[in-house]
Amino acid sequence: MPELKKSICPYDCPNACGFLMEVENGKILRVMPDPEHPVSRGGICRKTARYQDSIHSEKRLLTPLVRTGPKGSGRFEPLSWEEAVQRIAGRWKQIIAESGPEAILPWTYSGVMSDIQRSCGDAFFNRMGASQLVRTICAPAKGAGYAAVAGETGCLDPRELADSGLYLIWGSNMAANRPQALALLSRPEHRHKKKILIDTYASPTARCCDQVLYIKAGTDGALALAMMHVLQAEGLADEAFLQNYTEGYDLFKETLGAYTPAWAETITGIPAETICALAREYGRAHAPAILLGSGNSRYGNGGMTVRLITILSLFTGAWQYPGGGLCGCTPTSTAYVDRDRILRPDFRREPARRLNINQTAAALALTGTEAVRSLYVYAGNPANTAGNQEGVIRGLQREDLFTVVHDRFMTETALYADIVLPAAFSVEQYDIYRSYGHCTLGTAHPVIAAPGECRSNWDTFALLAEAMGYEDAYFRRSEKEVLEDILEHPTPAVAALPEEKQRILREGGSVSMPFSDHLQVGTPSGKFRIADPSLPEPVPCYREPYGGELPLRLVSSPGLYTLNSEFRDREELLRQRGAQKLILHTQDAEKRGIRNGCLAEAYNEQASVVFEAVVTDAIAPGNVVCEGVFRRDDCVGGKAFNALTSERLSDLGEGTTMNDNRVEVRVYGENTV
Ligand SMILES: Nc1nc2c(c(=O)[nH]1)N[C@H]1C(S)=C(S)[C@@H](COP(=O)(O)OP(=O)(O)OC[C@H]3O[C@@H](n4cnc5c(=O)[nH]c(N)nc54)[C@H](O)[C@@H]3O)O[C@H]1N2
Ligand SMILES: Nc1nc2c(c(=O)[nH]1)N[C@H]1C(S)=C(S)[C@@H](COP(=O)(O)OP(=O)(O)OC[C@H]3O[C@@H](n4cnc5c(=O)[nH]c(N)nc54)[C@H](O)[C@@H]3O)O[C@H]1N2
Ligand SMILES: [Mo]
Repeated sequence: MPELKKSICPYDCPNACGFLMEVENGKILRVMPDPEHPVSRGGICRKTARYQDSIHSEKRLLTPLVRTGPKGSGRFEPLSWEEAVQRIAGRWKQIIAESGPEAILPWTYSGVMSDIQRSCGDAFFNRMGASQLVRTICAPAKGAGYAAVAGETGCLDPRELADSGLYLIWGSNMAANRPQALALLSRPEHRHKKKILIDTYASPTARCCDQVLYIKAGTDGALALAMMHVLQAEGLADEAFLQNYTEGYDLFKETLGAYTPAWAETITGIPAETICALAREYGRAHAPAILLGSGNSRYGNGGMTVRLITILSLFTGAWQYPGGGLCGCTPTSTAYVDRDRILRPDFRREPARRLNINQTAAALALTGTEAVRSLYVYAGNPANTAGNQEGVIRGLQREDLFTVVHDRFMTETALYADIVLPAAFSVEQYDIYRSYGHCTLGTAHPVIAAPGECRSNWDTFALLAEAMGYEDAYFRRSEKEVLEDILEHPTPAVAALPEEKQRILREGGSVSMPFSDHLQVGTPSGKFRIADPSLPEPVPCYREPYGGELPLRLVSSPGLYTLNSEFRDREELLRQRGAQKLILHTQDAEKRGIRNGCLAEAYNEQASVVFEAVVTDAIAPGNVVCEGVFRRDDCVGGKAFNALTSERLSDLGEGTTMNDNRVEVRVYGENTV
């Protein structure tokens, strides 16, 4: 008889879903939604519905490997862990002696979103004194833009959307990353509430919406300003709320006169009448909710855009009512886990050199005393996910760069490694997970043993610490002991949970935590900051994205069948998703002689990348969109989307500007697929 065991989804998604797994003889036979999980009881996504196929995939790495051919050739042979760890530690000791520990750069992002396995490397590299990777590849401009206004105030948990009166889905492909919340909005009892999507194109989420507004990429700040212009002019702003709960409103109000809908039309491409109608509908709705994605923050003006949208969410006083306000930023600032017990900032003796993840290519191109001499990649795939891809690959090709990759699969980054270490899957390790989109917390115990010689991040760093001679007790604990230690030292929020929830956390499972009080404003003054004198631009205004000379705005959207560069081990998902495609407007296609289904080449000053063209009217003219992240060797011409993206940073948060790149497009080769 199969046993039923619980686990938690480790992937970079706002949901941290709970799984119930059927297990027999060390094999996972079936993955179902955990009926007790507060978010996923209603279902899990198409990728994890057959998570067992990834876990038991024949493509998994099972032993450490050492490179035997040129970098990138994929020629490796097995070696023992002992030998691998000795070689790594030996090389590192030599580099540290010659160039200091900052010549070593760890690179990690979102392979596993937990607190133990994701964060343990920080302690190790703090102890070493290595360079510090500034991990701002996802949506830091969104976080910084929101915090500029709201500080640490918790925004809406998606479950609170049941009480909203109108849904403004703003640059969020919820069908990909919030399927349960989208299902909630589509329930019969919420069908009468209007759902409006503001996006660069008709994403898969558009099917669930009553209206779609196509906006020129990177111009959302102008739309938000014009909406506030109308709300103010027509008496739909909640003056009493703004006076009581915000600071700087009067300064900002004076500037609004200039931001007319006609002005915004020229910038956003959305007709002035449509903007007026949208503002009125939003202003008259009871408890409207803005569901904000991260797409529109990945621009040179991304922080400002999010500041403006956050202010718009306050403008009608919506935050006072259940379901009203903003969803999609941090739903709580309450600490569920004492993370410093894992991160160990105290291990670092001096402030480290900081190298930005979005400028990986530039970091790997440093020379002389500044050169990065060793790169240790774990739970990340820079060859695929970082900007200026060709630059990153050039860095990875350096013969003098000693590269170690710890992963579950032979990723494109691993192809350039000197040593590859096989990683465990989430179901093979202990961990604790805080969702970043909901107020939930969960713990997971191993469901099965790791196959072959796969090891968790924790166990790998423990081995490396021993070989490096780090004698701290921290590195000698097992990951089970670390989890126990966290639960034995609960934060006040966890200590306040009823015994039943504490039991679930001890045994493995997820619990819901209280929603935030949204009017408990988490700024020093206790008021939302509409204007903030400490910022370079105290009064929010419209700023252009970086843009460039070329005519088309290139945007990336999360794909339904993959998650960043993950799930490419699954043939059925790859088949459903097909080739790397570029969605473009009929008008733009006709001008260039591009037909639906033909190969088109997008190019800019950095590179030229081949896509299969999807010609449609369901996109703003001037925008071109690609869904998902593709492996270079799956692309015609061997180049993928990120060859076209730059290393520039956003205005706030030192974040990615992945969507802020211009291209021109032409027919490729013979014009056939
Ligand atoms: N299935 C699936 N799920 C995922 C992921 C995945 O790759 N696949 N990725 C995971 C990760 S790491 C993250 S960060 C999240 C991704 O989540 P986010 O990046 O927050 O993605 P979305 O919220 O879907 O927002 C992307 C949408 O923003 C739109 N957009 C881009 N620029 C603009 C703009 O200027 N204005 C407007 N209005 N819209 C714009 C895009 O067209 C797209 O529809 O999802 C996570 N979940
Ligand atoms: N063109 C384009 N580029 C993008 C995006 C996009 O939408 N389009 N999205 C951006 C965003 S939002 C993000 S967050 C980043 C993500 O950037 P990355 O974190 O680099 O991307 P992933 O594809 O999630 O790669 C994670 C890797 O970790 C491995 N892994 C998983 N679990 C473990 C583990 O427990 N231990 C170890 N050692 N390895 C593990 C996986 O096998 C996988 O290879 O990419 C960014 N880049
Ligand atoms: Mo992300």
